[in-house]
Amino acid sequence: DTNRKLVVGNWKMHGSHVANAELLQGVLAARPFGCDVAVCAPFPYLSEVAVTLAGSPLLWGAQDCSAHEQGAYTGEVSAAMLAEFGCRYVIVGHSERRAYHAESDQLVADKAKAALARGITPIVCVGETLAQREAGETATVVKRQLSVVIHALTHCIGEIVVAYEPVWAIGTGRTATPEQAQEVHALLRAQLAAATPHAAQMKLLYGGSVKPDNADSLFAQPDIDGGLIGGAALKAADFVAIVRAAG
Ligand code: G2H
Repeated sequence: DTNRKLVVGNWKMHGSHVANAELLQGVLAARPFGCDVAVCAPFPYLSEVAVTLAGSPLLWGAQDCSAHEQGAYTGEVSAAMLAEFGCRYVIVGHSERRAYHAESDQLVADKAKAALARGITPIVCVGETLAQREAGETATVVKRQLSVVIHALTHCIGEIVVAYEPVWAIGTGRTATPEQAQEVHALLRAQLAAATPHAAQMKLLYGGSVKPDNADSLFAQPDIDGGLIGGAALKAADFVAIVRAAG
């Protein structure tokens, strides 16, 4: 179903054995889901998340992967390792990684390519800072970020998920208005349409302070196909409410 929305929880560096188990049970209790749902957990918890979710409709992913196949890259995790555990999604190019780990557009594109090569769907994040928005550079910035990925992936670009996350809306409680988000999503959709015949079916997620009380209006926009949820994904009741808003 190409109209089915996708809601992904990005746990960031939160969680513990006890907290994760409780959160997953809370989300699983809300089955059946009317949309596709996934959670992206920190690396050490992935195998237990995989075991807990085996056979359930709740999918899981990681928050990053290496651009390299294998080798002397201390601390890195390859897409092949993730795939071995049944990983379905991997977030690449989150603004926190671009900012704190100096990830370039090219590195993000290479990571997306490495994930796809192992059958994992990359969730490629793009988004402008507040200074860039105020300087009127939003379209230029997000199109540049996406164009490097389009160039790197060529014919497989239709297989990625794109997440638009305005940096100024991340974890700040300041959400983009549905109209602001839709405007950027429409630009990204048009850019994808020039590169692939599958653009209309691709999932374009909005991320940045999505909460139960703003999810409805965001998801009602024609080019918003779901959400990437941070803070509100850590409480089962909030995450489930957002999942419900998506279908
Ligand atoms: C944006 C989002 C999830 P939050 O980073 O990726 O986090 O919902 O806390 O703004």
